[in-house]
Amino acid sequence: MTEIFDEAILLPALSNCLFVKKLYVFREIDSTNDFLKSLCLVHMPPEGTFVYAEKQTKGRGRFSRHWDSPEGKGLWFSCLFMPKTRILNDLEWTQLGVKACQKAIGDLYHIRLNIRWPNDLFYSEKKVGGVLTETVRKKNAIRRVVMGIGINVNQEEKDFDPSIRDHAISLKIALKQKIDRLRLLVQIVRQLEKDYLYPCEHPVKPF
Ligand code: BT5
Repeated sequence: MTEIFDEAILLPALSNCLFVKKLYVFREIDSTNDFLKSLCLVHMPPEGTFVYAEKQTKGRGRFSRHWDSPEGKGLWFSCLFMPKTRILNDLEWTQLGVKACQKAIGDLYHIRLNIRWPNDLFYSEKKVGGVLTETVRKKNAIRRVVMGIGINVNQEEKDFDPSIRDHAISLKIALKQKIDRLRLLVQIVRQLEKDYLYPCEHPVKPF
């Protein structure tokens, strides 16, 4: 049976992650990036606002490409950065995200995913995940960076849209075992937190 996370599950799991200040959880949404971006235009969500969805109906990649996000099979979430002192360009933000995912997955499962510049995670020539970083600019406001992360976790081959079946892969297929999505989510968020808050220990280097 597919497990579905709600706030009651996610909030305690992420309670030790200092960076997480606010959490929105959806069973289904168009796109977590779009939701967070519109939130930024209307309200003042704090840095560390996270938006998590079990399914996206209009998940997006770069250049508005479709991102396949079936229910309960992956990790589809976005988080908000409001950098006051950390000056990174758009590509460096993307690197921060993609490297945090690579390290978190490597630490938990001892596999080395390849980063395909600038935003893709690959395993054996197939795509496991991707990062979509977007900037929200509001007049006279601090720059806000919305980082969307999509990781294929427990899909079987049949769960992928036929159009991407030949070049997409999940961690479950790669590792031949069902993956604990909650543990993985916490590991990725912790890694992001470290890499963002303590850049001296985790500098963003060119690929
Ligand atoms: C990406 O774009 O790889 C960035 C994906 C970011 C998705 C996250 S999920 C949470 C947040 N909310 C959003 O709406 N988006 C973010 P790009 O490099 O442009 O890759 C897109 C291409 O990857 C598509 O054109 C397909 O060929 C392929 N693709 C789509 N879905 C896939 C999937 N689930 N796994 C592997 N490949 C996929």
